[in-house]
This record gives sequence, structure tokens and C-alpha cells, in this order.
Amino acid sequence: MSVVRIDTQPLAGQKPGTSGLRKTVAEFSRPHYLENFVQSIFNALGDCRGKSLVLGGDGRYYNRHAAQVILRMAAANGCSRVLVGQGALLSTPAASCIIRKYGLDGGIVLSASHNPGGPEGDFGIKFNGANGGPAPESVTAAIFAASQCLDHYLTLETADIDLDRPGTVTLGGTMIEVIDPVTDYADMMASLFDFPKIAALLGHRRFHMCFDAMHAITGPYALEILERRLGAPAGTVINAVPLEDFGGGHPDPNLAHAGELVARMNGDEPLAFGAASDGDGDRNMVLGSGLFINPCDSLAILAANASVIPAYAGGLAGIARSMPTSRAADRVAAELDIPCFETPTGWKFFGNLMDADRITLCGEESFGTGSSHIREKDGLWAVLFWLNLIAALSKPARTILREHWQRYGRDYFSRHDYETVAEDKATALMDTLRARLPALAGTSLEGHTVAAADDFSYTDPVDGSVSSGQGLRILFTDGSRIVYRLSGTGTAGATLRVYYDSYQRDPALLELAPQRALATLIAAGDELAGISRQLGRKQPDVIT
Ligand code: VG1
Ligand code: CO
Repeated sequence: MSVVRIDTQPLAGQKPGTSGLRKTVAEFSRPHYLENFVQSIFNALGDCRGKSLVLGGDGRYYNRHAAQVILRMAAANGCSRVLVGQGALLSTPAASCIIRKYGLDGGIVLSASHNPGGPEGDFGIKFNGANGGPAPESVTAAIFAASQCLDHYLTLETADIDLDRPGTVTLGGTMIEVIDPVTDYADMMASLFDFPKIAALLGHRRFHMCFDAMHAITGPYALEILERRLGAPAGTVINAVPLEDFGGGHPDPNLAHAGELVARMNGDEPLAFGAASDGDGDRNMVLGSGLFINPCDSLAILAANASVIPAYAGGLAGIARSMPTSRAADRVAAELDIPCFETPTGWKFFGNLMDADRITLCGEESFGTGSSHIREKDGLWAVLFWLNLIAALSKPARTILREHWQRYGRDYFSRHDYETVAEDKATALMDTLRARLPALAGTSLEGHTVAAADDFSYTDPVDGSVSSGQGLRILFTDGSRIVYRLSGTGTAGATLRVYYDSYQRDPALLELAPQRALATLIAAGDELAGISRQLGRKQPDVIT
């Protein structure tokens, strides 16, 4: 089995975005495209000899093929050990858990997360470091730089290995261990939460729940944890089998895409609790009976009640949220007298804060919540946290949410996405608005007066690195806020995301529909950036 050196040349567009490199399957299938990017990761790592990695993905189309290619390249580059999830499967949080548990040097996760899959869909590759977290910007920049001067990659001339049978094989000088993808993760969950208490809740005759795995990677994890270990009735987990095209669905857990779950929540026998996860298992959507719990509120509620969870009984070091996430968590941090950090969008910015013990919990408005138990956001963890909370407080999700608003006030929040916008139009809209920011203070729009406006820049408090150009923020004198940014995960055209939030303390005004509560702010947001005028769009494509 000899190492083969294949000549290649740099390919355009290999710059990782918010979370790894995401492209259409068609693009990834172009000659050398996958190999070039993987070799760029290895080159950025430096000498791979003796290094150990984890490898797995969300099971989407191209996952199995890519895993075989990467294993041959890892062996040719001299890695000593690669742990692979059986069937080349691993959720993103499970990959993070395994890197940390076995002290590996990093991992490669094959996923385009919430993007659709299948031959016509998207594929993606993420690289995580030795702390288990997404590569920080310094590393993704090094990977991109390596891709720009690549002239060859290394592989082995050998047949595919059997990834469906657990066990160890050698490939060149590399030990490939095919492991069960679920057990380590499930054991970790059992160590964090009060499983007997959750089991009692799930066994209660009046508590019915549903978990929608959306035919993505969380199915096997949810079956093992909810049904096998916690004894939830069979059928609690729906769409549990990972499929290469996610059954034709869109594995994005929101009210629009998790339609089956939403229908069951409101069906003939209404459920007390519902949850869904995304393609790679790191996002969560949580529903109480008749209500949707906004991820910004969810983070704040988990933080406010963390002391009832075994793993967090000792208190929280701090909280962090991505900049566009509402400030609900800040209010809890202030009350707990712990620090609260505001980071750019993307999980990679939380890792340093966790490694330095500055935060315990963190989250993003995009259905991502997590803690320092790993270095990724974690969908099932958030669901178990909620179940543990409901069991420990003996209150339904709805009551927990309402009491939280009564105590802290409510941060109304909504995100409007304008998808597949022509890139030049989206860039022009952002450039025009950016140029106007310095002169905006004092401007009045729909009854809201601008107090300050800037282009968000973050200085990492741990290593001093600076990330600029992270979203345009408009702060109003009444405390409300609009944020504009372009997505870094799409593969077709540009996606403009506009985030609205506004704080309400009046106990009589806490239960409005968010679109109504935010109506004047939304009108101001359109007027300010000229969205309908410049993009020719009357309505956003997705409202969260
Ligand atoms: C989106 C979300 C962001 C999240 C990222 C990756 O990024 O807004 O909060 O971290 O997806 O999540 P963007 O650049 O499209 O806004 V996942 O679950 O897709 O890995
Ligand atoms: Co995801």
C-alpha cells in the first residue's frame, strides 16, 4: 500500500464560512475539490505524523464517499489514529465529546448542518481542534491560505474499508477504529442530568412529548437516550432514521420546516412538550403546549434555572451569546452577578471563553444552545436540560416561560431572512447602510430614534484577536435594536438576515405576537436599509 502524490492546483472558493466549508454536492464532486480542501486542513495542521482525529458526519449524500477519501488521505499524511463513527456517522456534538474524552488532536465533521441534502443538495466539512470546538478564525484562515498555494495532495492506493462493522483495522500506518457513534455521548448526557427524574416525568401518564429528528443524525441518539435509557414510549422519536436526503425535507428545526411536529403539538391529543434538531444535531427547537420558545429566551431560562440541574448546581462562571441574540440572557447574568459576553455569530467564538473558564452556558438566536460540557452547540443536551427543568420545577414549559417574562420582562425577538438575493445587490445594500452609520444617531424612524450605530467588531478577551465586520447594529434610544448581516453558510446567492429585538417590562404587554410587538421596528428596518426598494422583496422568505 503505497502513498501516492497527486498533482493539483488551487481551486477557487475554498474559504470556510460561519461553520466550515459548505458547497453544493455538485461542487464538492468536481475533480480534486474535496481532496484539495482536506489536504489544506492537514497542511494547516503542520506535521500530521502521530496525530489522532475523529471522523464522522450527519449521513447526508456524499458522507460515505467523503469519509473513505479522508481516511486514505489521513493515512497518507501520517496520522496515527482515526476514530470513525460506525457508518461514518457522528453528530457534531458527539464528535466534540469524543475529541475531548479521548484526548484527540481534532476532528473532521462532514455536514452542511441545516442546509438541504441529497445529490442536488449541499455538503460540507468542518474542522474542530483539540479542545473539541470549531477551528477559530486563525485556523480557518490558515486552511484557506494553504488551499491557495496547494500543488499536490497525498493519498493511498487502496480499497474502501468496511465502516459498518465496529472494530479496528490498519490503513498504511494508521489505526482506524470504527466506534459506536452514540454510546460516549449518551453516557455524557447521563452524567450531566438527573436521568431518574426525567424518566419519572416521561413515565407520567399525562406527560406526552415528541422529538422530531427530521431524518437527520439525531435519530439514533434520541432513540437511545429518550426511548431506551429514559423509557419514553416507543414512537416518541419520529423521523428517526437518518436518510441521505433527509427524506426530501429541510433539516432546519423551525416552525416552517418541522411541520409534522407542529401538527402533532396541535393535534387531537395535544402534547406537553415537543422538540426537533437539525441535520448535524447541534441545534434545538423547543415547543411547549401551544407555544414556541424563542431560542434567545431559552438560553436565558436555562441560565436562570441552572442550579436545579446536577451538572450546574455549583453555579455558572458566566454566559455568552452571539451579538444578534436578544439580550434576555444579559438580564439573567446581571441578576446572578456573573459576566455576560457578546460574540460574533458562529460557535467558534465561544471556545476560548469556555477554555478559560469565563463562561459555562452560551447560545445563539439560530436555535443553538450549549455549555462547557463540550465545545459545540448541542441539540439533545438542550432538550434534556428542558426536560430536567420541567421535572425538577414540576411546572410545564409554558408556565416556566411566562414566569420568566413576569420576572425579567420580555425581549421580543424576530429574525427575517431574505434568501437567494443576488450577491451584488445584497453587498450594495450593506455597503450603503454601512456608509450611513456614522450619521445615523438622532435620526427618527417610525417613532424610534437612533442612539448609536456601528459595524460590530469583537476583541477576544482571552487571546486579543479581533474579528471585525460582524454585522451592522442600530441601537435605539428606547432600547430596541436592529441588526443586519449576510449569512456565511448559504451556497446560492446571498442571504440577508435582519434581526429585531425590543424589551418590554409592562406585565400587561408580555404576551403579544412578536410580529405585532415589533411592527414599528420592522417597518423602520425596511425603511432604513431600503430592503423592499433595493431587493425588490415585499416579504422575507423566512420569519423566525
Ligand atoms: C448560521 C447561524 C449561526 C450558526 C451557523 C452554523 O450562520 O446564523 O448562528 O452558528 O448558521 O450553524 P449564518 O452565517 O448563515 O447566519 V449550523 O447548525 O448550520 O452548523
Ligand atoms: Co447544525
